[in-house]
Amino acid sequence: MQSLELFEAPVLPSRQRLGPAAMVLRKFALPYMQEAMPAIEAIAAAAPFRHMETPGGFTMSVALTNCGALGWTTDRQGYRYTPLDPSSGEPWPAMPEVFARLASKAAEAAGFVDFEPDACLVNRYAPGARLSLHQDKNERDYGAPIVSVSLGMPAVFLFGGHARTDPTVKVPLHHGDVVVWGGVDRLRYHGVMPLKDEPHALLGSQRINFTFRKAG
Ligand code: MD6
Ligand code: FE
Repeated sequence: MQSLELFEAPVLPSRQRLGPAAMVLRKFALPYMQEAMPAIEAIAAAAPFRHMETPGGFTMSVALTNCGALGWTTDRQGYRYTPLDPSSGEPWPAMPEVFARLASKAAEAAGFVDFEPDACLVNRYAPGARLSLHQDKNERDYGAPIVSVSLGMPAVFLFGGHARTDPTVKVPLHHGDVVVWGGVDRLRYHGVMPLKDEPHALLGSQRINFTFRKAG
């Protein structure tokens, strides 16, 4: 008998380890998308994407908004989490139940149980937008992981070490991929290379990324 394996499609690894406590879960978010897409539109309607200013006086190429009890913001005074949208003075939109479920399931799949995020930063990239190397360190408790969902156009994620000058690995992220990291990897430098214009069937010429955190 010939091996049936000859006729099977190659199995792509569905998870890729980036560190002892960091991994990519390929296409993990896809089953949630039908519910999540309208939720993203509702968030953007209530708290529109905006280009914020960094403490150093630069305007971010990435546009952002938030949902959840706390939202990440930046201005000339610094980076911080706030319960109110500084543009409207209103609370950030509530975190949709489907988001919380996706974040918790992804964290669990990566080995972090009972992840209950209170903040979801939503980033929107147009072609050319980039995110320079940074650490996520405005959260109060580094014990909780970060869960990051990528949608739309592909991006090259840079994953470095604990010093800005440490070498980075390039990780291509596609629609539906989820990155989870915590533990000893929680404070590693990371960023996103300038986005190429490779329009996505569902989202066109944009990439949406949401990152869930336990901020408060
Ligand atoms: C992005 N992500 O992928 C930017 N931070 O658009 C982040 O800065 C990030 O993906 C912490 C953990 C995961 C991330
Ligand atoms: Fe980050």
